[in-house]
Amino acid sequence: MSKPHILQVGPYPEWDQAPLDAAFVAHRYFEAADKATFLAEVGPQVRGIATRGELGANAAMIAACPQLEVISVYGVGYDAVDLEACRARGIRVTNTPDVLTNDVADLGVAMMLMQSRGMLGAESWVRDGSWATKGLYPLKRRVWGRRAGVLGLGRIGYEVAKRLAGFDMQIAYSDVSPKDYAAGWDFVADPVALAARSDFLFVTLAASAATRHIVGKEVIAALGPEGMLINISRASNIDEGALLDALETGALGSAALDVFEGEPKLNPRFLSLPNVLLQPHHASGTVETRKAMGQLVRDNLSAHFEGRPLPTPVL
Ligand code: 8YV
Repeated sequence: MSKPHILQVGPYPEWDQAPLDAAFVAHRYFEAADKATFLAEVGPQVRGIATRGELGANAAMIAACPQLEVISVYGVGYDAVDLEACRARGIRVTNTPDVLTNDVADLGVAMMLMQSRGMLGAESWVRDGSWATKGLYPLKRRVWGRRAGVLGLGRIGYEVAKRLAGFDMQIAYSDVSPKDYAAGWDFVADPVALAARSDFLFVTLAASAATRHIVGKEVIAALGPEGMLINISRASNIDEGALLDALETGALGSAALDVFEGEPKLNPRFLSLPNVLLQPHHASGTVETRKAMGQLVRDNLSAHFEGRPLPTPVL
C-alpha cells in the first residue's frame, strides 16, 4: 500500500520525525517559505494533518486539503483546530490526553513554589554575590497550608489538586458541576468566589470559545494583591490586558505563566514586570511525555488509515 500523504504543521523531535517519515509522506508546512503556494501544491494529496496543540489547523488549511480525513494533534488541547470546519466535512480529530497530565501538573506546582519562594531571585542572589555583600535574602511567602483554587478539575486540575493536598493546602475548585472524585475539596461554582477564597489560583481549563477570558478583571481583582495566578492551560482563558494592568498596579500580587497570547512572541509589558514568572509553554516538555505524545500522534494516524478504531478521538 502506498504511504498516505500528510501535512506536518510544526517540527517534532528527531525520534518522532524518523518513524513519521517511514509511515507517511510528510509535507513539512513549517519549512515552506511561501505557505499559500505550498498548500496549493500539496493540499490536494493530503489525507491527514499532524499538528501541535498550539498550532492546530485553521479553516484555510483545512479548506486547502479537499481529501482530508483526519487531524492528529500533538497535545491535549485542540482549541486551535477549527472544529466547525471538521464537523462540516466529517474530518476526525485526535489529541494526546493522559500521557502528559502528570508532567503538566508537576510544572504548575513547581511554578507556584518557585514564584512564592522567590527561587529565581534567590539564585541570582547567590550568583551575583549579593549573599556575601548584602546578607540574607528577603523573606518570601509560604505555600504549605495556604488556600488553593483550581479552575477546571479535569485530568490536569485533579492532578494539580492531588499534589497540593500533599502540601496540606486548603483546596477548592470550580467546574461545571461538583466532581465525585473530589472528596474533601470544596466546590465553588463561581470563579470570582473561588478566586476570593484563594491565595493561589490555578487555571487548568480546556480552552474553548465558552471559557475565553473566564479569568477577567473580576476574578483577578478577587484574587487580589496577595494572590498568585498560575496558568498552565491556554492564554485565551485569561484576559491578558486585565492581567497586565493588575500586575503593574499591584492589584494582583503575582503570576506564573506557561502560555501567552501570540506566543512565542509575548506582550513586552510582561518582560519588565518583577512579579511574574515566565515559562516557554513547556509544561508537557519532558523526554518521557513528548515520546509518548509523538507515539500517540502516529498511532492515531495509523489506526485511521488502517481502518482501526482511533485510540484517542475528540471528534
Ligand atoms: C504542548 C499543549 O506544549 O497539550 C497541549 O495542549 O499545548 C502542549 O502539551 C504542545 O502541543 C507541543 O507542541
